[in-house]
Amino acid sequence: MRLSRRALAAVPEAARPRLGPAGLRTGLVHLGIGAFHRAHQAVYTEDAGDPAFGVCGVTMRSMAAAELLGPQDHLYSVLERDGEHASIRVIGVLTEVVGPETGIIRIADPAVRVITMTVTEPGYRHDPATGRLRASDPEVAADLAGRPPLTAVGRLVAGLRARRAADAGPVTVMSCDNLVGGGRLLAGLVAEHCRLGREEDLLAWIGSNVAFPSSMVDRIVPAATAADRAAASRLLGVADRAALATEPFRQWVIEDSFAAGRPPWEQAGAVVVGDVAPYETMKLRLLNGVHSLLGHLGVLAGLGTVDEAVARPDLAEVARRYLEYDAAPTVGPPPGVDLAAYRVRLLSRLANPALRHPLAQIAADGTHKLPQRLLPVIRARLARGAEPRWAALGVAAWMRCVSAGHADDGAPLPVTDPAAERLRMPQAPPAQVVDRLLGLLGRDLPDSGELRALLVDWLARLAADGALATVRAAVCEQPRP
Ligand code: CS2
Repeated sequence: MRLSRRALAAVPEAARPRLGPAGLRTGLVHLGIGAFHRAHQAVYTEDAGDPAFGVCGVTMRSMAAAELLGPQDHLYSVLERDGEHASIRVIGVLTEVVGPETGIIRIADPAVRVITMTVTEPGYRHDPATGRLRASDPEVAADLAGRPPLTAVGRLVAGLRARRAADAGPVTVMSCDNLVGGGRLLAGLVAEHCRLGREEDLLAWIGSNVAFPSSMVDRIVPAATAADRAAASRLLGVADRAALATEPFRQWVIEDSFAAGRPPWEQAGAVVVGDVAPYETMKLRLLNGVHSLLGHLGVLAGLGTVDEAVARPDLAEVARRYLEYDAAPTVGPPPGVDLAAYRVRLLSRLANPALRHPLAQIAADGTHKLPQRLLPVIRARLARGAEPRWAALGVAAWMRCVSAGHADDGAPLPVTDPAAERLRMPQAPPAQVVDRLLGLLGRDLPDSGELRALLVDWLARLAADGALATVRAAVCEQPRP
């Protein structure tokens, strides 16, 4: 039997949804209905318990989620795993899963008061160095020329246009991706899209009717595997083809800036604050920074998952040093947060052997991820006259991955990145690779002679000795005083 409303009677009582279907209405539209949203914001929204905020999930790239969830009455389970421990629950907050055209119509519904989005970092189609919309991107240009929009910002603008035409009132749009100042960034991209499309009236309406809060989201949610689905189905007693696996940990910090109300997310453990920036800085530099460092070193070494990487003492030591010496000193901890305890907890989250989080998933899209994660750490260290040793190792490992196109054992390493073609330079010497790739990451960085020397040195060592030998030697060297 497959999971559905009817099949819920066969599911253990403690695992049944806490919300719906009675009285559940769509009050929130989510753009990008992938695993992360379903295991994070959807769980918070369910636990907030307000039936006026059922979630309409909008697919952005393929209809796969709609095809999986439709036959299950939009029910799916979230399997929390930590080592041997597993617990499961079914989430009932989704009211429907629709394609982008219907999503645009839903945004114009007055009952909808919040739009959230997770479209990945490159999905914003901005230049990470400037935060500006890439107007020369062919997809952006085609949206601006008036076709049915295919980009996330184009679709969002189309939805807001429809909402204004329907006189459906104010609404909040909240970015839930791993971005620095996601709210401000998205508001700027929407404004540029309107200006380039000569929609000054729409822009003025947005200015007085739409709020763009930032938020910091945290939960490790690897792409679900057949083994996860099998484990979930065993625990549920019915088959769930849309099951997701994640860690017990979750955190959501939300900027208190809403135009038309919101679910009472704090009842579900979210923290609503005036300023998200300190939380965002901490999470992006520590968790995502160490993820990228391990991701690139790990794929070079031919390792598969994050827990495999941190099970190697030298890699774990490099991760620890990055967190302690490079990242943490650049972060002013948010009120009440003990950064040392955060670091310890983080390392134990990474070691969770049940998650099997693929390093390759983290190593994708480096041109968009590194500017949010490792580069701010590098800039802050350099500004203080300190050596960003371990952060630079992460950047050099990325450079090695994307320029060489193969792992240390010669196995091909496909590069997933919107700029992939410009990153391949298999025969180039380290100095040339550093000069070219550093310019792609951040325009102000190549001027730092110290950083350049550090990167050239790491890259030469990675190329000559491979990631594991480089890391092994590095942890034995005396750090520069
Ligand atoms: C990861 C994140 O894929 C990645 O690049 O660093 O998805 C990470 O797992 C989440 O941000 C955790 O909250």
